[in-house]
Amino acid sequence: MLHDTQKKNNEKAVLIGVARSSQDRLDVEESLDELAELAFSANAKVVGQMIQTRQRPNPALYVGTGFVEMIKEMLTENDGNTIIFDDALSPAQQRNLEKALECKVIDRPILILDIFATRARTAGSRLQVELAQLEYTLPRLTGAWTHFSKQYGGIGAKGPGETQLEIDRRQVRTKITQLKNRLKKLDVQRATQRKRRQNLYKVALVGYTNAGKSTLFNVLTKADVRVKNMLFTTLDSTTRVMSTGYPSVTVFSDTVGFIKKLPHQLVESFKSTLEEVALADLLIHVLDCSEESYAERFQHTREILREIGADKVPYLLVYNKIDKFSEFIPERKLADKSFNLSATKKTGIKQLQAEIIIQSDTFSQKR
Ligand SMILES: Nc1nc2c(ncn2[C@@H]2O[C@H](COP(=O)(O)OP(=O)(O)OP(=O)(O)O)[C@@H](O)[C@H]2O)c(=O)[nH]1
Ligand SMILES: [Mg+2]
Repeated sequence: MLHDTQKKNNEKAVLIGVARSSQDRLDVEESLDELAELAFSANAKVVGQMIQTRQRPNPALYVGTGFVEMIKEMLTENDGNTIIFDDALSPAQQRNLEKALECKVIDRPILILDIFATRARTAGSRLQVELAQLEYTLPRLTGAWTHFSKQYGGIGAKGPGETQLEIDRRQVRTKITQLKNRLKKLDVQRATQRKRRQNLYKVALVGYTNAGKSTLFNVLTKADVRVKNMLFTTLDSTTRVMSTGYPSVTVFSDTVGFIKKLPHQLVESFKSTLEEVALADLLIHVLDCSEESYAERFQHTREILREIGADKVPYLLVYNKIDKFSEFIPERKLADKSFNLSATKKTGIKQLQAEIIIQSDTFSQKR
């Protein structure tokens, strides 16, 4: 297994997006920028990108046959060896495209799963990622796919990739059951830990990946969690108990970031980690306000929070990275309470802390 972030892949990728209409193109362009960041986070080099406008995906190839020829040309011209689709491909589409293009074809979910596999550090997160990868690849266990992923290695061939794809579905299913059982055991441990924290005031930092959650977590708790300008730096949640400065003993948790089109297998298998978020007393929703689509990212994070049953938890909205502007005024109100701050410049932190103290105080009075 490759678990080394430093390891360089020799993948030269062409990114492909499909817009449903010409109005949709801007969104797709933005989504491809994010896909490029994901590819970068997986150490692949992006050598080109193309968008096709078509109402409905082609059932066999996702894009049209003529467009496949254009992709081929782009690959040759730019010496590319990998195609990354921004949307999830069906197993048949992936197979047909690999055959037609004679190169490795992956999609956004595979790329995200791959990044998660590289980042997973603890036993728990490794199990969760492996489970998600197996669930995703199970219907894709085909000769063609194995052939190409073995030949080219790199993205999509990590974690359970190479060896697991060769064994039959039945064995994969057995493995899935085993992983689930092991995760269940970890859940029991987690439940015990949670019980111990029952009377503490629990604050969780949530938000889109790269928003600055870990940076803010470090500022709030004086911890030293890894911060990087890469997507999905944090997978394992870190918690810090603060016994001074807050009316109730307060636990802060830093959590995994979210992204658009997060493979549902990942949300499913990370559910127990994310339960921490659902059981929190207060969420700090961190937004990178220097991202043009921050409002959309906010909505998207709220949707995932709903999916994991954390939408009823009260939250404070943080507009982070305001140091990138001389002045920041949100276009429209996204939450009742919001705070403009810079986690790196440590401005606006006191106001946020004061509000957490007020909330923590209310919590302790209710007890
Ligand atoms: N300019 C600026 N950059 C910031 C600020 N806060 C965080 N960053 C940068 O944003 C990048 C991501 O920060 P992280 O704290 O790792 O973000 P995260 O939300 O924990 O990301 P994941 O763990 O990947 O989900 C890093 O390069 C930080 O230095 C800020 O207030 N201003
Ligand atoms: Mg982080």
